[in-house]
Amino acid sequence: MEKKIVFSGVQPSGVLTMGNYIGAIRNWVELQDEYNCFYCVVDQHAITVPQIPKDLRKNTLDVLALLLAAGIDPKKSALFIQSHVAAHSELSWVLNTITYMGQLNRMTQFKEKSRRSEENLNAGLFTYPVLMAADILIYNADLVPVGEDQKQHMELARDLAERFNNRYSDTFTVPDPLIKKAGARIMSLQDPTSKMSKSDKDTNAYILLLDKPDDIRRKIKRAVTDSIGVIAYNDEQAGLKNLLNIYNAFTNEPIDEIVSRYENLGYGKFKEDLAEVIVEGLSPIREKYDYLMKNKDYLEEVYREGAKKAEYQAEKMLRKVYRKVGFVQR
Ligand code: AQP
Repeated sequence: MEKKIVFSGVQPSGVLTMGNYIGAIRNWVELQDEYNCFYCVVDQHAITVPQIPKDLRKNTLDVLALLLAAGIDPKKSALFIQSHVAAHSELSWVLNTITYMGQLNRMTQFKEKSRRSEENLNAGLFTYPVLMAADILIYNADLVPVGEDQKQHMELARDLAERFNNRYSDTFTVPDPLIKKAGARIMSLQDPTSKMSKSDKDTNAYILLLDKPDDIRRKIKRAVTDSIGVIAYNDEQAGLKNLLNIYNAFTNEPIDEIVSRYENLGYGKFKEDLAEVIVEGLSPIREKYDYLMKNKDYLEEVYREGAKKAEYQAEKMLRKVYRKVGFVQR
């Protein structure tokens, strides 16, 4: 039986955070044996907010190396850079023509990001979810492992697949999001009501996969909690709840067991131990990343080969779409 297809992407808009890792990337790693996986560094998405070109180039390679370091195996999965496979943006144009403005107006990520960069309210930021739908549909992906923040964008991808299929004829697989409950939404360490985000202006709000152990310790020590002073897992103590989720994500120890172990030990001791859990959890990734960054030729080989594999599938699909919408064949 043919393996089902998985697609997912990550923006090189900075170094990956612990949120990206827990909510998405470590799930990508687990899926590689069972599925035919396409994993992509989505540089075209990243330019919807201002980027410094030389930083974007560096971040793209950094993210690629981090994905390899976290366990993505290029022998099993196609690992590539979005702008290397032109069919994504070509399909995106076609999908734009069946997307309703009203749907895009309702996207919370657009609302949030446009608030943050009012001076750069560009059309790309608005149509971002259409490009994301194209990324997914061009591979006929069955499953898309994402964090909870991407649920609304996934709904649009499903809608567009169905709308296209109804208007022309059965073409796209309607993809399902794969959102793991544990760690689906890691929150900012400074404001536990908003998600941990690599583009947050406050560097204390996130932990990056490449943060040094002492930075991790400092950031956890400063993480916002509350004045209740008792370790418990509830929405009222949102900061603490987030820290408990992170502890659980790295150790797999059930939350209630963590709570009962630290109940009488206080926030200080819990934070100290949590920092060590994170340092230990991230150190193999950091070491492998350092090694890979000394082997740039290997990185280049990986993204070239990945693009070839991806392009073969994507081109086939694009030709089918072009035929269905009535474009004359080349
Ligand atoms: N805080 C989070 N908790 C759980 N999952 C998360 N993801 C992102 N933040 C969290 C998941 O990571 C994958 C890649 O995300 P992305 O980098 O493509 O875009 P994003 O969701 O916009 O991530 P950031 O860090 O917030 O980036 P910026 O700051 O550039 O916008 C996705 O599957 C996402 O769900």
